[in-house]
Formats: sequence, C-alpha cells, structure tokens
Amino acid sequence: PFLIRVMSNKTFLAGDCTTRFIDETPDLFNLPVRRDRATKLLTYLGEVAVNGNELVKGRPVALRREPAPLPAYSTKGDAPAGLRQKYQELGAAKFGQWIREQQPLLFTDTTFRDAHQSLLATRVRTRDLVNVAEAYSRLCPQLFSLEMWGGATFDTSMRFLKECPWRRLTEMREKVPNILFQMLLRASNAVGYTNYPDNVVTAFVEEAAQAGIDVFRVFDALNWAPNMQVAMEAVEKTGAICEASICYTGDITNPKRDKYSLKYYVDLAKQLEKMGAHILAIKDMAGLCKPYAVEKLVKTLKEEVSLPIHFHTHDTAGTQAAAILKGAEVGLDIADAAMAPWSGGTSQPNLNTMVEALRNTDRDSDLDTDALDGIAEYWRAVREFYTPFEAVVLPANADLYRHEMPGGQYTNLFQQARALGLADQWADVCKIYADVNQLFGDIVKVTPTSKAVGDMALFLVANNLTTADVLDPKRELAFPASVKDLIGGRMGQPPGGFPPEVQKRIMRDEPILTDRPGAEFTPADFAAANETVKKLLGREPLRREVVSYLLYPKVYEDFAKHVKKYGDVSTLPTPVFFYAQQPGEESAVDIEVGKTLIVKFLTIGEPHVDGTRVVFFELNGQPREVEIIDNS
Ligand code: 3PY
Ligand code: ZN
Repeated sequence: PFLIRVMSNKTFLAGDCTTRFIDETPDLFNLPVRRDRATKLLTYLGEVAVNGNELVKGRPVALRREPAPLPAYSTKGDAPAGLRQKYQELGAAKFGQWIREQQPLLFTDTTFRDAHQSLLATRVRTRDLVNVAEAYSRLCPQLFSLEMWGGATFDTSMRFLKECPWRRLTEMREKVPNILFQMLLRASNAVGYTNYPDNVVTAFVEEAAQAGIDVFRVFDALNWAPNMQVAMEAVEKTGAICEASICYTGDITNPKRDKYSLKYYVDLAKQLEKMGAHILAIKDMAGLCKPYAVEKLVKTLKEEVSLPIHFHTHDTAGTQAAAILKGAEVGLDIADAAMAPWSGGTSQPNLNTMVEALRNTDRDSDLDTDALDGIAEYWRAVREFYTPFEAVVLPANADLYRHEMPGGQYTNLFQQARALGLADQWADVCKIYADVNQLFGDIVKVTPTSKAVGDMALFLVANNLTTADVLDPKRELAFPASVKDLIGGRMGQPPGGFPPEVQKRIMRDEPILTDRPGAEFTPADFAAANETVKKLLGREPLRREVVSYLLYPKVYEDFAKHVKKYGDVSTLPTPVFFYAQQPGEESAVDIEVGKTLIVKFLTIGEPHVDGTRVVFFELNGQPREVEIIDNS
C-alpha cells in the first residue's frame, strides 16, 4: 500500500519530485497513524459509554447536546488590525506609553480564563474556547486583550480535561492574529502552587511567549517585589509586555486598616516601575477595592507612576461595575470584564453592559453592541455544557470585607466545606478564615497564599479549634502542608515577616526560609527531565513538554498516559467528552486540519463472562468495534 500511495501521489505523478519528496510528503505515512488515532478515540468513546466519565459522575447532568450558536461574521480578507499590531509596531515599552494616550476605556475579556476559573473551577474545554476565537478576531478588534491562559488553566487542563495547555494556546493564536493574548503568571510560583527553581520559571516564560502570549500579568502572592524579579526579567527579555501587579487587600478608605495603605501601594508601584514593568495592574482578586477606593488609588497612581493602569476585580460584592466607572472617571486605562453569561458574582463585572454604561461618554470603548451580544449568546449556550460544575454561589454579604477571600476561592472553599459536611458552618469558616489571616500577620491572600489560609480555616473548623488553640503549647497539631509551606517562608516573605510565635508553633524545629526561595533551590535538571519525558512519550519531547513535566510531574505523567491510551480527546465535542454519544448519534471529529472522522455510535453489546463488552461504531461509514472492560 505504501508504494501505491507513492505512485498515486499528485506530486509524484507530476514528476515534481526532489530527493526530499518523502520528507516533505508526510501524508504517505498518515494512514496507519490516522487509523491508530481513530482506534484510540473510539476506545475513549467506548470507555465513557460503558463506564462513564469520572469527572461528571454523581453531578447534575448537562442536557444540551447541540453545538453553541456562533454569531455571523465574514472571513473575507485579513482580520481587522487590532492592538496586537500596534504593539508589534511599537514594542512593549512604547506601546505602554501609547496606551496612556488613548481616550477610550480599553477592555480585557476574561471569559476564557478567570471567569470560568471563578465560577466553574476552570472546567471549560479548549474546543469551546477555540470555536469562538475567530468571531472575536473579526468582530471585536477594539478589545485590549483576551485573558485566556495561565492561573489554574494550566494544571486543570491536564489534570481534569486531559488536554494539552500549550495546544490550547497555539490553536487560539492561529485564530486570533490581532487581539493581544494575556496570561496570569504567579511570578515564582509560575502556574503552580509553590515556588519553583528560577530556571523553570524562566523556561516557562520563554515557551509561553513563543507559543503566543503577548501580555504577562505577573503577581506575587505576598506582594514581595524581590520574588517577582526573575519572572519579570524573563518576560522583558522575550520582548513581551510585562504587566506587573499590586495585589489589593485591606481597605485604603479605612484609616484603621493601615498596614495596606495608599502609601504602601504607591511605594510598591514605584518599585515595579523601576523593575521594568510596562503596565501596572491593580489586581483586586477578592473584589475589595470599593468604588471610592479605586477612585483614590487610580488617581494617585496616575500621578505617581508613568505606567498605564489596568484594573482587575471580582464582582463578589455586586458593587464592582461602579468601581470600574469610578476608575474610568480618573483616568483608568484598561479594565477587566467578562461576557454577560459568565459575569457577576465571583467572576468579573459584565462586559456587555459595562460597554453600554460608557456609551456616549468620553470613555466610550468603541466596542460594538451587537458583536458583543452575538458572542455573549454563544457563551450562554456553552455554559449549558458545564451544568455538572455549577456551584452554589453564596452572595457575599458585608463580611467579604472581613474575610477578604479571593473570588476563585470563595466558591471553591464552600464546595470543600460542603464535602467535609461543614456547609452549615460556612459562616464559621469565613470567620475563622479572617482570624487565620490575622494570626498569620494580615497577609495578601491570593493563590497560593489564599489556599494556605483556606486549608488552615477548614482544618480548624473541622477539628473544632480556634486560632488561640494554635498558640497553645500544650497542643500537638499536624498542620496542613500548604500552611507549613507558607509559614516556613517557601512562598516568600510578607511585609514585616510572619509573627515569630506563630512561626515557632507551626514549624517547630523545621527550617525556615527568609531568603528568596528561588535563590535556595537547586536548578532543575532539564536533561534528566528530558529523558524521563522521552520515555513517557516514546519520542523526543518538545521543551515545553519538559516544562509541563517539571511544573507538574505526576499530573503530566498521568496526562501523557491518557494521551497514549486515548489520543487527543480535546477534539471531541464537550457533551461527547463528558457523556459519550447517544445510540445513533453521529459526531464529526477533526483530528487535524482538514482531517475529519465521522463517528457514529451504534450500541453496547451484552457483557461477556470475562467482564468485557463490545461497543459498536461506524467510522466513516465502516463498521468498527472496541472491547471495553465493564467496571460500571
Ligand atoms: C490565580 O492565581 O489563578 C488567580 O486567579 C489569582 O487571583
Ligand atoms: Zn481574578
């Protein structure tokens, strides 16, 4: 068959063959590869049809099966020029200054990342993101950026969705040449929950920039600028836009909360400016920056630093559209918002209605009403695929300003509390969370420090303890690992350090870091990691695959095994990925550009004595079957 394929190849027949003909015509080898890929996907579909998908087991069922409707747009010619072209023309530093001169309030759409991270534990799949990407490129070129990567998307995509995060980025990039892509980078924690060696952070940034990230929002979970240096320098070296963050906590309108004062934020902003930031982010991860605080903060920062200001908030309190408007009045340059159906609550304020709130004012964004609403309609339908992950979101009352829980954590911690049978003690969990914050010296709470505070709060409530018990020398308590990581200095240093008596009680004789953790760690051995990943994949790995492994060894290993067994399941429609097909249902699966498999599920056979069942399909019209062990 190989020779027949050679002899029937158009290039070969045209006599247009160089000695590199075989190399340049990989299609010759594709039939067995494609057949193998098809078998793997059928095995996945058979597996889910027989045994179900663990991810959705026991959860409410999504009823929607039909694709989400896309708005109409023309694909003629190139996509209209956007801010990405401006950035490419000016370079990062000049582009930063250019932003400051713009009249419209610019918007970042967070729907692709923070919105679903905050509302649905980051479960949205690549396919649902990529499907709408071109519509954005054609219809919304006025957007500042799409926040579409980083944060929790990196590990959840591999851990739960069995997708390659890098592929998400490169596939999106192909569809959107004109809008900036933005990611959230946890500085020395990269996209993880603990500090990594410097060479891992640097390699990660290089790969992310190469794969398509334009804007890196860099933050440190304790606002410790020295711990941001490696990440910021790496970003600046790639030529990408370095958006350094001040994480907002406390309340600058309350003279009694003076640890995180206006002066504290201005000093931090100046440090970040000196370190080479191109944009300054106010990262209000818990939605604590009240409208009048934003007014004061933005106004002062605009006077004190010469960087454009980008405001990120969560609408947990329900007041944060007003916060954006107050910022816009005093020269805020860019604001984050999410598409209507994924906005509000612990997510960002509503992009569609924010744009209208500014319509016909001097900060009018110029974004198109119908274009945004058409895209919002797509997102409304997509949300229906994710019913199993819908959380009970408790509206925040005023105690938000006491516990200061980040939006993403608020929903998550409630689920954890519920799983431990503590749902009815939720108010206690919130109260103890605030007490733990004070015990730890009143710190910035954002991933990963917020996780440590949350773990400690649950630990105390579950064991009927108070923060006073932690300090009681008569008690022997086994604290959560994240708490030891934080209090032992492995996440860095908070302003003023941790209270020594707390450190002593929690760490006992264990070592405490006071230096930058990255300076203490042994650099990662890339050559050794390369060998390990090579064995896992059965081929020479890409550097970014080695980086994934170094960030998340176990998660990456499980993911690689999944791919080996089932292929790339990101190509499946979301209802099929979660629930398999219904009898008689036909699905078109694009396994590569221009190569589509038509898969029709027929039926599941009776169980055999050995516990297996045969699952019957039609693949491109031909009968195919796979044998699955019935564990259901
Ligand atoms: C993250 O680190 O993922 C966050 O969204 C923090 O706010
Ligand atoms: Zn956020």
